[in-house]
Amino acid sequence: MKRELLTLYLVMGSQNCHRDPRHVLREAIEGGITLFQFREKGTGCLVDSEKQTLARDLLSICREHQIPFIVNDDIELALEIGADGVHIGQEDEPLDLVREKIGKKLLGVSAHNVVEAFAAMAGGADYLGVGPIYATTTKTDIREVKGPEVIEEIRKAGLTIPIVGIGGITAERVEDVRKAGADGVAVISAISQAVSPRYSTGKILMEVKKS
Ligand code: 3NM
Repeated sequence: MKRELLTLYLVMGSQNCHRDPRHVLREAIEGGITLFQFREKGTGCLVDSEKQTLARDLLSICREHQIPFIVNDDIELALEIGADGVHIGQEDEPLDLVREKIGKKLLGVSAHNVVEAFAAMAGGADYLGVGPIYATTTKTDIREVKGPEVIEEIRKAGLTIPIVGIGGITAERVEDVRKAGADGVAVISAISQAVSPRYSTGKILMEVKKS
């Protein structure tokens, strides 16, 4: 995959938004996100047909603007709606099985340390989400906060596949995450909960581009 796709990766589900997620996504696209992940998960999230309907709506918004659409965890949903890829965690299915199911679609994997990062690469991950870089309240079952240093360690160990940092990232923190060796940043609340998702996206994007 092109590293540039990870420049500014919005991860989001309805549970992360005060407003209609369709509206938030449109604004974020106007602000300049480069990739989108549908992550309908956690307290208050939609299930079954409501989840599916929202996924299809968000996918069509992404399609209108040529923003690739990744689905978190739900491989069946990704295949059913024709998403561009899936993102999975350490607790999900074995990577080779996932790869078999999704073929050439993008495969993102969450990694939290050097060992997990190399295992994900060996298993065929196209990119890694590394976190939590900073403290976050968006996800409750997170690992220990490690700071941007964890990305630096992974790079120093020789891993070259694309990496995006995730967890508590704001415009002010982008530079440190990039300096550590990330190709881009993944954010939820800094965009989904912003008063103006469009403005917030633009501000974060500017920081990634100049770093
Ligand atoms: N994954 P926010 S942290 C979805 O560490 C997710 O793998 C994480 O939300 C990980 O940008 C996280 O609002 C939440 O902090 C990111």
